[in-house]
Amino acid sequence: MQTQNEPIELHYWPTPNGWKISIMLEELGVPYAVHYVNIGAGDQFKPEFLAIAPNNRMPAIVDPEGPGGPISVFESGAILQYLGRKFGKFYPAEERARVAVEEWLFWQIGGLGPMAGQAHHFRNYAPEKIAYGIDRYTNEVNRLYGVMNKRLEENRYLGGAEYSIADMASIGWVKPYKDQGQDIEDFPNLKRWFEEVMARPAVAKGLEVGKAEREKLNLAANKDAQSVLFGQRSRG
Ligand SMILES: N[C@@H](CCC(=O)N[C@@H](CS)C(=O)NCC(=O)O)C(=O)O
Repeated sequence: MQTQNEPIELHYWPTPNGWKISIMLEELGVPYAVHYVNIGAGDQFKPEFLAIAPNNRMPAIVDPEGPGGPISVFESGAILQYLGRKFGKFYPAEERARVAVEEWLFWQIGGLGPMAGQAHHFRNYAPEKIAYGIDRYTNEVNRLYGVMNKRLEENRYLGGAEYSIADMASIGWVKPYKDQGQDIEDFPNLKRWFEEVMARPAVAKGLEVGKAEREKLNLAANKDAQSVLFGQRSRG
């Protein structure tokens, strides 16, 4: 595997999107340095962060040993692909296997993540309980869990036979299944996958990164943090 001498800079907050990258870096076993982007305090709007992540969303990385010099990457899917290509792990080189991993990676990025995020919002954070929003996103997450459950009936992992960046992308979004109004017992293949992936030491370590900061922020009870995060409009 390609060596990494200088640590990869990880701009991170412990959430399902951030965990994807802490898990991948733990799986790879390469050196990395965590820079907390406290999204409840507005760190994502600092000019130095926006310079590498113009969408004011973490995660982002800076690899000091990028191709031809340092490189920054934002968007969790692009980061997983970059790291997978660079280190030749968890992202198969063979085209058919790669396409399958990409299908499930983009399925997570475009489907499971946004829909589960909305389910969290309407179920747990919205100041009013809006039944239509709660039902719409809870049902959609339920449908998506059914899709995963079916995929995992004949495949050990989302991308196929091998554990990959597709599994790393989804695991953090299935972890809070209760907050999405789901019962994992309804999805036996998904449950089998969930338990297997959660038992990986690197996944456990990745999920621990910044746990204390997350607890300190306590978004569910923190109105100031909620007002930073919810209702954002263009800043021009
Ligand atoms: N599509 C992005 C989504 C990242 C994302 O939504 N990050 C959230 C935390 S999970 C964030 O940084 N939020 C800051 C904000 O809303 O201002 C990715 O996959 O990297």
